[in-house]
Amino acid sequence: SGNASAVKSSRFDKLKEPDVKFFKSAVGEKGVIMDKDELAVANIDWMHKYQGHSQILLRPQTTRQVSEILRYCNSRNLAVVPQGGNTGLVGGGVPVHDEVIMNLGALNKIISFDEVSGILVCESGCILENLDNYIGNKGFTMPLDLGAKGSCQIGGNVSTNAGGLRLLRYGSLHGNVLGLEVVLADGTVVDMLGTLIKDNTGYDMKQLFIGGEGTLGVVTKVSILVPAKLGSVNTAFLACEDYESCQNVLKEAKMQLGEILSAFEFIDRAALDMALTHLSGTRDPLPQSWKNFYLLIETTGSDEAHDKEKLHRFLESTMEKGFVADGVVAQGSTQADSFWQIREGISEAIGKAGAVYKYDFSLPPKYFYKIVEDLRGRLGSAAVVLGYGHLGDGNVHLNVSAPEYDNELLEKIEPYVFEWVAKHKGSVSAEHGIGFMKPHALHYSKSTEAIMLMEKFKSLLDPKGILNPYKVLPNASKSTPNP
Ligand code: FAD
Ligand code: 2HG
Ligand code: ZN
Repeated sequence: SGNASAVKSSRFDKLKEPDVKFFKSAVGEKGVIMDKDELAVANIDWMHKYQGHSQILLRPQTTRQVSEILRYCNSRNLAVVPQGGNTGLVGGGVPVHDEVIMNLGALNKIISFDEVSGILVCESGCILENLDNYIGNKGFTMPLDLGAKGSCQIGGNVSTNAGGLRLLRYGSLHGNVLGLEVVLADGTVVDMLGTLIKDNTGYDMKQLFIGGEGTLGVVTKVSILVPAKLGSVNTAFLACEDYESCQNVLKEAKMQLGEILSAFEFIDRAALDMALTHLSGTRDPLPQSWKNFYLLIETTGSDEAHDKEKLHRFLESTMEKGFVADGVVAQGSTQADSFWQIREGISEAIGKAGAVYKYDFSLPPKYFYKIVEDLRGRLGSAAVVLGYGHLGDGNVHLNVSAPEYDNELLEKIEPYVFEWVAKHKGSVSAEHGIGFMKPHALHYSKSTEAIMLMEKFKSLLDPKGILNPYKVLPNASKSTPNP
C-alpha cells in the first residue's frame, strides 16, 4: 500500500441500520450497494495504492437524490466521498476510512447540445469518451482528452480540473466550462449552469468547484464549450539527442505550426522502454535510432494539403538545424493510434512494473527535465526514474518505479522533489490535484495566506467538513476533536 495515512476524525458518526433504510428510501434498493465485491472495487484507487473501508456505496440518479443524501449525511455527521470513474491519481476519489461513497455514474444523461454555439450540457456522470462520441457524430470534439477517457466522468474531470493531451490547443477547463450545477454539503442545490460564453455578473463562483476535488460540493451538471472536430489530423513521432533539442523543437513548433499544433508530448527513453516492455502490441516507432528523448507531435486543421506541407517543412527545418535526430510521420490513423497507445499507456505500463511513486509538476521548460536527471542521480540503482508528460504545457510526470513500496526510498524522494520544485518556482500539482496524496505538500506551492483563504471557503461551504475529509487541505488530514 501507499504512504499516506490520517487518523480517523471523531467528528463523524458510524453508519447505522436506520441510515441504510433512509438511503434505500431516497435512491431505491438498486442505488444502495453493500455487496462486498462491488465495494472492494470502489474502496481502492486505480493505482491500488489507497485503500478505504467504506461499508456503503450510493448511486443517486438525480440531482434531487444527491441533495437528499447530502442533507441527511450532513445532519447525521456521516462523511461522504464523491466518486466518478475512480481514475484519479492522488487518492482523492476513494474513502480514507469508512466514508459513504457517492458514485455519480448513474447521472449520465445528455441534456442538450447546440450545434451553432457548440455548447454541451450534460449530467456529471457522463463518461468522457461517450460524450466525445456523441458530439463527434455532429462534427464536434471534447476540448480535453486523456488516457483514462474510457472510464473517467466529466464531473470527475471538472472536479480535478483535468488537463490532458489537448490542453495546449484548447485551454483548461477553467475556460471551457461555462456553467455547473452543484450540490453543497447541506443539500442546497446551486444553479450556476450558465450556457453563455461571456458572463461577468459578479464573482465567477463555479471556478471554485473546478479543481475543488469534491471538497466543496458535488457537481451534478456541466455546461461546456466544445470545439469543432477538424478533419485533417497529422501525427509525428520524433527522436532527439538531448533535452536542449526538445526545447528547440517546441519553440519551432509554436512558430512554424502555429494554429494547427494540437499536442506536444514528451517521452524519455526510460518511459518508452517501460511502455514497450509492458504493453502488448506496442513496438518502437523508430527502432533504427536509439535515443534518450522522444516527442509526439500532433497537428489538427481543416486543410490536409496545407497541414501536411506545413508539418513536412517543419520536420525538414528542425532536422537541418540538428534539433530532430530522426522521425516518422504516421501514415494513417492506425499508425497514429499506435504512437498514442505508447504515450497514453505509460501509466498503465509503470503500474505493471511494480510499485510507483508519481509526481506531476509544473516547471519552466528549462527545468522540466532537470528534476528527472537530479532525482535519477540521487537514487542511483535503487529505482527506475522516468520522465514524460505534456512538454507543451510545462507539465512533467516524474515517476519512480521500484519493485515494492519502501519507506527508505520514499524518504530519499520526499521532501527532496517538493523542495526542488518550490525552489524553481514550479507547482507540486500541474493537473492531477492534491487529493489524499499531497495535502502535506500544498505549502510548497501556495502561501500561508492562500491556504487560509482556502480553509475559509471550505468552512463556509461545508461547515461540518463532511465532504471528502482528509483531502486537499493540510489541516483536513488531521483529526479535530468533537466540538
Ligand atoms: P475520480 O477519480 O472518481 O475522482 C477524482 C476526484 O474528483 C476525487 O477527489 C473525487 O472526490 C472528485 N469527484 C469526482 N466526481 C465528482 C463530482 N461529480 N462532484 C464532485 N467531486 C467529484 N489527469 C489529467 O489531468 N491529465 C491526464 O492526461 C490524465 N491522464 C490519465 C491517464 C490514466 C491512464 C489515468 C488512470 C488517469 C489519468 N489522469 C489524468 C487522472 C484522472 O483520469 C483525472 O483526474 C480524471 O479527471 C478523474 O476523473 P474520474 O471521473 O475518474 O474521477
Ligand atoms: C498522463 O499524462 C497522465 O499520462 C498520467 O496524466 C501521468 O501516471 C502519470 O504520472
Ligand atoms: Zn498528464
